[in-house]
Amino acid sequence: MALDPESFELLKQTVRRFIKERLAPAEDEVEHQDAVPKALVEEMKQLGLFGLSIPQEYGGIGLSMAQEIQIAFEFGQTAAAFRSVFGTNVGIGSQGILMDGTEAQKQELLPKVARGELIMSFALTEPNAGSDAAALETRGDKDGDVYVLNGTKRFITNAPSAGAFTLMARTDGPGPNGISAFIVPASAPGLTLGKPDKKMGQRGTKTCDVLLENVRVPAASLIGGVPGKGFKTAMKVLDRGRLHMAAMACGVAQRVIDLSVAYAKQRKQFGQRIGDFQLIQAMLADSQAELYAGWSMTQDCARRYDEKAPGAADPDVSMRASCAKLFCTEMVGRVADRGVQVHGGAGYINEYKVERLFRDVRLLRLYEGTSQIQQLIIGRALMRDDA
Ligand code: COS
Repeated sequence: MALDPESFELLKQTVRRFIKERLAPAEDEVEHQDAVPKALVEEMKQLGLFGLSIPQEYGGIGLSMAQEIQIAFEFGQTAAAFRSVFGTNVGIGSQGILMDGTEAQKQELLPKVARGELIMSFALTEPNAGSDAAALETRGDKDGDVYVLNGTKRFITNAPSAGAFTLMARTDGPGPNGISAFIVPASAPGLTLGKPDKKMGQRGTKTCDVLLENVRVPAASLIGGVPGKGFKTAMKVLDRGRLHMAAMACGVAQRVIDLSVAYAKQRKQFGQRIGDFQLIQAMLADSQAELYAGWSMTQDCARRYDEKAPGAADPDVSMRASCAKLFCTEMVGRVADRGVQVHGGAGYINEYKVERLFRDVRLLRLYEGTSQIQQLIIGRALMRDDA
C-alpha cells in the first residue's frame, strides 16, 4: 500500500504549508489553553489527516510506512498536541482493526475513523501493567454472547475525545495468550473516564483513566472474532507506532536544530555571534550528526516494514523498529538538552520554544514502550537461537 509519488509530494507540501500557516501561529494558544482549537481539528479532518494510514478502500489516504514517517517528521516540527489529535486514529487506535479485524469490523469502523468522525484510542496500560503489558488485570468474562469488562486503564491518550477504544482485556487465563482485544464504544454503560492527567509537557494532549464497571459488549466486538489474540495484535500495533514515534522524534530534533542555529546567528556575546564560537558549533554539529543517523535508520526500517507481508509479524523488523525508537527518542532528548544550552538562560524561559520542546520530548522515551523495553526487545532478538 502506498500513495502514488506525485499525490504524496502534493500532500507533503500541503501539510508543510498547513503547519507553517495554521498550526505554528496557534502554538502559544495551545500551550496556554492546554487544548487544540476546534476549528483546527476540523481543518485536519478536511485534509484527511485522520485517515493517513488507512487504505483507500476504507476511505483513507493509504500511505505506506515510508510515506507516513515523512508526515510524522513534519508534525514533529510543531506543537506535539496537533499530531496527537489524529495520532491515535492513524496509529495505535485503528491499526489493530486493520491488521487483525474482520472484514465487517473494518468496513463498519475504518471509514468513520478515516474521516475523523470516530476517534479511536488504544487502551492497554493499567495501574499494575505498564512495561509488563502481559500482566494486565482487566477482565473480560464471557456471559453467553456478551463479554463483561471490568478494570482500569491508565494514561489513555485521547480518551476524553474517544468514540471507541481498542481495549485489551483478559478473557482466557494468565499470560499473553489469555488476552483479547475488543472494540469498546465510549458510550457503553459502565464506562467512565477519570480526571484529565496533569503532565510535564505536551500541553494540549489529553490523557486520563478509563474505568470499566460491568461493561457489556457483544462477542462480535472481539477484534478478529477470536479470543486470545489481543496481546499479539497490541505488539504488532506498537511496532508500527514505535517507528512513527522515531520519525516524530527526528522532526522535533530538526526543529530544535533550526531554532538553535537561528539563535546562534542572532545572539551576540564577546562582540560576535555566538554561532561563530566553536564550542557552540560543536553542540550544533553533534545534534545534526545524530539526527542524520536517526533519520537514516528510521527510513531504512520503514522501507523494511513496507517490504514485509501487511499485518504480519516479522521479528527482524520489530527489532529494528525498537532500535529506531530507542535511538531517536534518546537522541532527541540530547538534542533538546543542547538546544537549551545553546539558548543559555533564554532556553529556560517558557516564551522560547526550546523550553517547551525540552519538556515535550521527555515523554517520547516513555510511551509506546520505555527505552529499557526497547533494549530488552533488541537484546532478546539478538539472543534468539534461530536468529
Ligand atoms: N509482533 C507479534 N507478536 C509478538 C511481538 C510482536 N512485535 N512481540 C511478541 N509477540 C508474541 C510472541 O511471539 C509471543 O508469542 P507466542 O506465545 O506464540 O510465542 C507472545 O507475543 C508473547 O511475547 P513475549 O513472550 O515476548 O511477551 P512478554 O510478556 O515477555 O513481553 C514485552 C514482551 C516486554 C516486549 C512487551 O510486554 C512490551 O512491549 N511491553 C511494553 C508495552 C508498551 O509498549 N506499553 C506502552 C503503552 S501502550 S501506548
